[in-house]
Amino acid sequence: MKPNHTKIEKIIVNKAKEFGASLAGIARIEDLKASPSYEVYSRKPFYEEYDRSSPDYHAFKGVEWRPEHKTVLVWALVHPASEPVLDWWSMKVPGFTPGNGVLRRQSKMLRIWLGEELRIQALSLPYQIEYGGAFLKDCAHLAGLGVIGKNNLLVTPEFGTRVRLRGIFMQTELEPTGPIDFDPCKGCHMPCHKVCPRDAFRSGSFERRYCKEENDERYANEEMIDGSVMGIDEPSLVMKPCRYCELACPVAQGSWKN
Ligand code: B12
Repeated sequence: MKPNHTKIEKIIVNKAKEFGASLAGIARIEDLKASPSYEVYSRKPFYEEYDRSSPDYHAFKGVEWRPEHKTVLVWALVHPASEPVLDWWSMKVPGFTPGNGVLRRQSKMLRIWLGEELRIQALSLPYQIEYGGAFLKDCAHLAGLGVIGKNNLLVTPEFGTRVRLRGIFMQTELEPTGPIDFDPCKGCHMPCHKVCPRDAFRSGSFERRYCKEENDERYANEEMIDGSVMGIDEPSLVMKPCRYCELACPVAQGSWKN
């Protein structure tokens, strides 16, 4: 790694932390294109209307990122079990969850700072892949924030799996800050698999359709919640997503305000 590179990567990562990121790192888009999700997703996107074989197919042309975007800054915001509201979904909340609201604000600050201070053109990424977003777990793995665990989620040494992610594409070549040598699932009795209310790991690995059944039911059972809880002015319907496999992960339990 060239010394001037080390410096700029460190400056960017430190700025993300200064803006409130719990963890941050940099990955190369070229490496992301070689990651497992990229290959799987073009064949089988999450939303049916983007599936080429679906009668509803109308728009999805595979994962499309602009060629001038060379690297991604990815960061994590810790979501301790003691702050469940961070994860609750409401159509009235900017970014849909209070946690995403924080991540969006951080993203805007970082994008502006990258342009103004470092003259790096950057793009704040949308959450969904179909709208140009990136595979954030894969990005985070490549950037060295953690590794993909048996629960199909990013597991970090500092906060276990209890983090949410966000990313910014940058129009500049930088050195990746990862991956790291970390193998938290080795020898683990995998409480994440056993705790799933839908047995989504019955085959030994994550099966999205069962996980989706659980979260669809939670959508069907939305509750009307006071605006003050969600950081908005009016009451709204709120969906509380499932976190069983996430919260069961023993990594870093007790080392943070869980
Ligand atoms: C669509 C989506 C969902 C859908 C579908 C989930 C799915 N995994 O298919 C539903 C609604 C069901 C869902 C559920 C959940 N989600 Co979700 N979801 C997303 C979203 C928007 C896209 C994910 C996606 O479709 N990826 C593409 C598919 C093909 O990948 P995949 O199935 O996840 O599996 C790939 C990786 O695991 C990868 N992989 C596996 N091993 C390895 C090893 C290496 C080295 C690498 C590089 C990659 C890799 O390869 C797999 C494909 O073969 C992301 C945000 C984003 N933009 O990334 C959040 C995201 C992944 N979800 C998140 C969370 C927290 C959850 C839930 C806990 C619910 C909740 N409380 O929010 C559950 C957990 C489910 C689980 N165990 O995976 C977080 C994950 C944070 C973390 N610590 O990892 C994300 C990043 C959102 C965020 N705000 O931070 N989710």
